[in-house]
Amino acid sequence: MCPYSAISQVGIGTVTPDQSAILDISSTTGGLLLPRMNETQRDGISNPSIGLLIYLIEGNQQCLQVYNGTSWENIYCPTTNTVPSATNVSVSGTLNVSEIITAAYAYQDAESDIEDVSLYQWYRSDDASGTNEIAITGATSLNYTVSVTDDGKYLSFGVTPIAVTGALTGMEVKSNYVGAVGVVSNATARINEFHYDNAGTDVNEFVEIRISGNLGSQPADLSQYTVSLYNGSDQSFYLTVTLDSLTQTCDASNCYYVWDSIAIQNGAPDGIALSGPSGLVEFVSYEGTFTAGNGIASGVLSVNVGVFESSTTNANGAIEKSLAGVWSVSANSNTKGTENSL
Ligand SMILES: [Ca+2]
Ligand SMILES: [Ca+2]
Ligand SMILES: [Ca+2]
Repeated sequence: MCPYSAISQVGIGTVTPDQSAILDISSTTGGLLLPRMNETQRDGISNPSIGLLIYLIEGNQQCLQVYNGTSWENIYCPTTNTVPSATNVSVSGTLNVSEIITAAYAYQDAESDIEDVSLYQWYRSDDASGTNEIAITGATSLNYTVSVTDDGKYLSFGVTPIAVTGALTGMEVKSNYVGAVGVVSNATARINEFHYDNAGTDVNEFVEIRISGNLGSQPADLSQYTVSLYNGSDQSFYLTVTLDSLTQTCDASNCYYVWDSIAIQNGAPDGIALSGPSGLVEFVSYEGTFTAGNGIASGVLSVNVGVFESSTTNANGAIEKSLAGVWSVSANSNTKGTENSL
C-alpha cells in the first residue's frame, strides 16, 4: 500500500538516470560548468541558499566556493604557485672515518618564495649506484661526521626544499654517491721504536709512532691519535700526547712521529699505548705485563715486547719493531724520525 509516489528524476545525456540521483548528467565530451563570477558579483547574490556553489575568479585567485549559511567558504583553490626545487646538490670533504663532510645545494623557486627550514637526510649505500641504500638515523644536518659504520660504504645527501610561502614542499634531490669511505685505519698506525734506559743518566728517551703512507695520505686530523705512557706499578698513565703536536717526518712509504725529550720510566714493567680514531691500536709493555687501569688502554692487558734495555744500554740505543712486526733491541743507533734499521 503506497498511495503517494513522488519519484521524479532528470537525465541529461542519459535516458536511464541513476536511481540514486535526482539529476544525472552523463557525458564523455563535456563538463559541468558552475557560474563564474568575481567577489562583487558573488556578494550581489541576494539571500544565497546554504549549499549554493559558485566558481570565484578574482584577480589571480580562483576558488570553488560554497555558501554555508553565513559566509562563502573555499572548497578548493587551484594554485598556480610552483614548489621550490634544489639543484647542484653536492658533498665535499675527506671521506675518512671521523672526518666531517659537508653538503651544499642551491635553493630555487619560480615565484621567489623564500626558503623555510628545508629537510636534510644523509644516506649510506653499498656502492655508487645506491645499492641497499638506507637513511642514516639522526643524520639530518648539512654536516655529517663519517662513522666507522660507513667504512667501505658510499654516502649521499638529500635535500627536500621547503618554501615559507606559496606551494611549500618540493621534491627531494640527492647528491651523487661519494665513496668509498676509507678508514684511517688503526692498523696503519703502530708504535715503532722507543728508548727508555741506558748507561748512566737516561738520555735520548723517545717514542716513535709510524703511520703508513706518504705525507699526502696521512690522516687529516692527527689529534685523533694519542700516545700514553703507563706506569706498571699503579697501572695508570703518567704522560700523554697527541700526534698533531709531534714532529712529523715522511718518506715515500711512511710518516714518523717522534715524541722526544721525555722521561720514560724504566720498568718493571711499564707500558706504551697508542689509540686512533677507532680506539686502541696497541698497548705494549717492557719487563713484564699489566692491565691498564685508566686512559686509552683502560682494561687492556699489555703485550710484552719481549726485549728490554738496562743500565748497560747505549745512550743512543733503541728498541725497534721490524717490518714484520718483531721487537728487537737494535745494535745500531736509534732511527728517530726515519725507517727502522731492522
Ligand atoms: Ca613557489
Ligand atoms: Ca728512563
Ligand atoms: Ca725509527
